[in-house]
Amino acid sequence: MEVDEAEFFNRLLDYRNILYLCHRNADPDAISSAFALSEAIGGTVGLVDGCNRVASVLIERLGIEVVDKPNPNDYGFVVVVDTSTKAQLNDLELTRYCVIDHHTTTALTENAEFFLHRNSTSTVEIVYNILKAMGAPINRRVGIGMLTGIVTDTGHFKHASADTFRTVAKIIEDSGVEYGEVLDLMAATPQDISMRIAILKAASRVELDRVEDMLIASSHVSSFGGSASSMLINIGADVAFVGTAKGESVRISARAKRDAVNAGINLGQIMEDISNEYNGTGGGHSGAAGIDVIADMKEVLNKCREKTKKILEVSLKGTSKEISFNDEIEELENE
Ligand SMILES: [Mn+2]
Repeated sequence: MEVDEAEFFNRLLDYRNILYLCHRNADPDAISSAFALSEAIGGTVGLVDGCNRVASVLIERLGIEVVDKPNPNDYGFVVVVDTSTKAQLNDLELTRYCVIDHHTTTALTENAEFFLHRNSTSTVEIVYNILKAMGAPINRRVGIGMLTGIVTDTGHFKHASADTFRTVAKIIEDSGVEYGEVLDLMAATPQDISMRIAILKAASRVELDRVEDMLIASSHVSSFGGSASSMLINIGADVAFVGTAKGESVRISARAKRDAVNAGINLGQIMEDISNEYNGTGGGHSGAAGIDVIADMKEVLNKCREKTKKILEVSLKGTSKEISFNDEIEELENE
């Protein structure tokens, strides 16, 4: 059953010993949403399976108490935060739970006791409106967490809407946090050496398709696929797919520039369609999405490329061709 902000917290008030559960490799949006709710309503912040780099800095700096890999049965009720698929919870079995989320795919809401879903750019923004509906204060710790969640989930405001900026302004006013503090916190986050290696490997292994002036980059790494995929966009790709094989299964992280989204690319939809072919899980946003399936990585990557090429060929009225890096080297050598 879908509820609104006021109904959401009214229902939570009926429960004791609440677990706010963040998806695996939790990001600042998930952690800060869970933390803000736990501060306002009471309860425990739980991580299904670890958290990312910026999130771990937040946990340390803000002194957020978290339980890693909690047993849901130890709690009276579970609030699943910023999560849309069961795979993101490592297929953890939940009996009584609700969902608060902003992703376009909503598979988890099916068996939830109730859920709150908004098409906001972050879950933090939904939580902010809950706190306002409750009349709860936004303290400095909660404010820093929320702002970090919004900045990271919007790709440093790249995907921000007018509503995003309105909420950011209100959080700054309510909490007394300065925006610069948030930037400092993120800048102070050290980049993991293995992440930097993975990103450089992804760049060196890239396969490139061109449709008119759009570039589709595909690559693979053994970890940090999400970061590698974002990096390929930052260095010139319009759409990027990065595969990570783990035993029998494969994960693809996909990112797209706004121009590619405007040209008809909806990665969430592409990922959902491909995952259905394999009985896997997939989805996300139009500009950022992922897939988890049991299949050959090369095959799934090719499906992503083919679907994307087809969409762009139609919308840009052009044909696609693969750009070979080896040819370029030979040409240069022959000159
Ligand atoms: Mn989020």
